[in-house]
Amino acid sequence: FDLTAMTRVNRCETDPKWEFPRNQLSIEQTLGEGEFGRVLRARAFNIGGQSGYATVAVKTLKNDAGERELADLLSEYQLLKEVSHPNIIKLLGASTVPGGPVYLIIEFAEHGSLRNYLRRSRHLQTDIHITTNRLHNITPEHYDEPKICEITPKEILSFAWQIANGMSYLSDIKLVHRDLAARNVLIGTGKICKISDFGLTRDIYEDDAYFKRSKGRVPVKWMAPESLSDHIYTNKSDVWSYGILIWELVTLGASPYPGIVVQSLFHLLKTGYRMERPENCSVALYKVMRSCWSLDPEKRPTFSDLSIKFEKMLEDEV
Ligand code: ACK
Repeated sequence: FDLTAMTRVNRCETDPKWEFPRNQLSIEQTLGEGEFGRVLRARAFNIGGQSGYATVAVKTLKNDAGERELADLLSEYQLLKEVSHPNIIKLLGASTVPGGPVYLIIEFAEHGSLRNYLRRSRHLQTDIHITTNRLHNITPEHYDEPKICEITPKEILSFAWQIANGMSYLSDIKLVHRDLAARNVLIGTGKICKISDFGLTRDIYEDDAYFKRSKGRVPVKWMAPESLSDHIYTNKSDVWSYGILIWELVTLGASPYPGIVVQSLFHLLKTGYRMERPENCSVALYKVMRSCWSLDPEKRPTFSDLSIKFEKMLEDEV
């Protein structure tokens, strides 16, 4: 009998403070799938101090996930227990009973990922499909009408500011995210940005903090040169990724370095190549992006600098 990774949970992972009874959770549909992970939409009864039913998101693993993915999910669980910030996705509970699948129960972000939100705002043909999928089975009382709205420059700045605030908090508590990208930011009610996907996050005081995994997919186009060459991950390498995220914001979810193969990226960056200023991007905003892409990590701004910068830019925006 071959136990899948999903069932190989050590008893010590079960934390009574967070454990949520499975019979109070009813899975409704799949929101998205990765190679080894899956995000489900569910209804939870009396979760996180709320009475009655609430719509939640459940992170779990697919059957073919291995030890590595299980370790990432459990490490995400441990980290989410420790964090509390309006711009970081909130953990509501978990189900880690040995013998069953691991479920992380997190708050449901009604607008989905920032990347898809940005792309939907371009009125792409595929919007109809995405929107219908997300809304299937959701009753009006707990879901806003599907709005494919245009994004204003002010909203872009507000998203950048909110993400800088969440990242500044992570820096304060000595955490390095390592996978900051628009696909890993969720948009909740009131268009509040919620940084998510903490599977790769590490405490910078941990020994292996500076070394990337030997296997698995690496987000090369979001990675700082020092992460690519020496596997160094710090808050400053998160700032580099944040610069790419701003580029994603301004281009409404385009894929970075179009036409450039990942194999040639490191050499290009080392020799000074950077993405050019996108159309509709102000010189001031491009300057911020470029400062995040300084070869020398020390020359990059901190998230606290970035938060102040965007707060000022928001004030100037009419
Ligand atoms: O843009 P989306 O519909 O929003 O596609 C992705 C998909 O799952 C895979 O990550 C959605 N998703 C992930 N976490 C949540 C969450 N907490 N609330 C709502 N949707 C989520 C995401």
